[in-house]
Amino acid sequence: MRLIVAANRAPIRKTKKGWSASIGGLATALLPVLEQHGGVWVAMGEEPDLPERQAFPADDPDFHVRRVALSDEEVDNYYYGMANRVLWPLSHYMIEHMELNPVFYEDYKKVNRRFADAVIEELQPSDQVWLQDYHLMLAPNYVREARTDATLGLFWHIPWPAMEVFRIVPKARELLRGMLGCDLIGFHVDEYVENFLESARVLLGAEVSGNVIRWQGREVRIEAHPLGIDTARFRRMTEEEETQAAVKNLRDETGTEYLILGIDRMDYTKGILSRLLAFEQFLKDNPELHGRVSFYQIATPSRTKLETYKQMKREVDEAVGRIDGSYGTDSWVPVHYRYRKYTQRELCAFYNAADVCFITPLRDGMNLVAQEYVVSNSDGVLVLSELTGASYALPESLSVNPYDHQALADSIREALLMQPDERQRRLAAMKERVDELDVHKWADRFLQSLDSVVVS
Ligand code: GDG
Repeated sequence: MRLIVAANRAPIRKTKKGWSASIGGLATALLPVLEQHGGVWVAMGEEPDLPERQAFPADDPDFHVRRVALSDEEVDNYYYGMANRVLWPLSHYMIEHMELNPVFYEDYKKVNRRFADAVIEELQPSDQVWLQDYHLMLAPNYVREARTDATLGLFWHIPWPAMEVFRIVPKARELLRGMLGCDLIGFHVDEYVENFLESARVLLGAEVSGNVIRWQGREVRIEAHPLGIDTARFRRMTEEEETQAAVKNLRDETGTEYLILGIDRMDYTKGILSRLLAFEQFLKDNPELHGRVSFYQIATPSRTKLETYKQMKREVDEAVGRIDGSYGTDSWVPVHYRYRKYTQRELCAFYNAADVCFITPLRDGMNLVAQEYVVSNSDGVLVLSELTGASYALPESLSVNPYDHQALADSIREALLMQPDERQRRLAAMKERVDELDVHKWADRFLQSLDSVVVS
């Protein structure tokens, strides 16, 4: 069996030393499968001078990267428009951030068609096709129309909202029909599976029995396959001498008894601003802890072209300035805030050093940062928003409603004061769960299930 992956982004990037694999979880999980079985990764071609089809590694190729060349305008409409300004806020229940423009959908359709054409061209009998995420909702059915016997799976990385929310998007039914070209659709957790089944039943009148949708004479299975991280890699990086030296530097730099950590892409779904306001409330409520606690927030630049993201950054900048201005002293910086990208090894140092990881998205499909903290830390507390997929996967976390300002502030105190035996018990249980979710096992589980579709 060969694998054809179709995803928005390519798994390899150009570095000073030549081409190498990207670090992201998806590339980490799927490149070994591609290397083992051979295949093709179809992705958007953002730069016009990159080759359309590239062997990797060049001298003795295991697989190929196939690029779908897009114009700047297409990237604007398909990616920054339909994907990031319509489907992203919709799926995270943040419809106030939705910007509807018919041009977005027109180009989304065109680009999905081009992805599908590339897949069709590459497709050989007995290949498995695995599409990724909300960028490619229409492509599955375009492939199905051309190749009725193809084996098609799709994994959806963000939440699938309640049917009543999903139906708000114009063309909701067309989008659903596009996805139903698949044999298997995977989500992180059962809640999203249930929401999807209901969307198909109510909006398309599809027959649903158990987790199977009968559609146009075929069966489409809808399953929960929670995604994990590359646990061995994070464990290894955390133990390295260089990382441990960075941990020490970090503790020296902050100089406080307790260190609280937040790491997110700068995105309005991540709840960074409400988290800062909660920390401010915590400082107000707990004067005896002033000078003893610092909060390190790393916000990685993301989708910086979009106005909502610029606005959000201004609000976060302002909140940090206000808190440090009001509470900071000559020897204490309450909030350390970095708006930049770090290496994974540097992130491991943060994870290892932090007493509390404070992860409070307003909505998140899974949240991998939570898992990375669990693997890389040895006696800390994970405070986790209950509106994340990770909250289902890690029930031993300290669960909190991110919209409850006072509860968020109180959870910081509870985390800091948690007894060592309880901390250990919770963290040990979560480590076991994260090992089970491991990204390699995730890929195996999904592909095995896709394989069994063909057999049954
Ligand atoms: C989407 C869904 C779902 C962050 N800053 C840096 C950096 N990161 C890495 C983290 C982590 C990843 O980015 C972020 O993953 P999350 O899962 O937390 O969030 P999204 O980016 O929104 O991902 C999410 C995920 O897809 C997978 O299905 O869990 O719900 O929204 O791995 O470590 N990595 C590096 N430098 C940084 O500064 N190298």
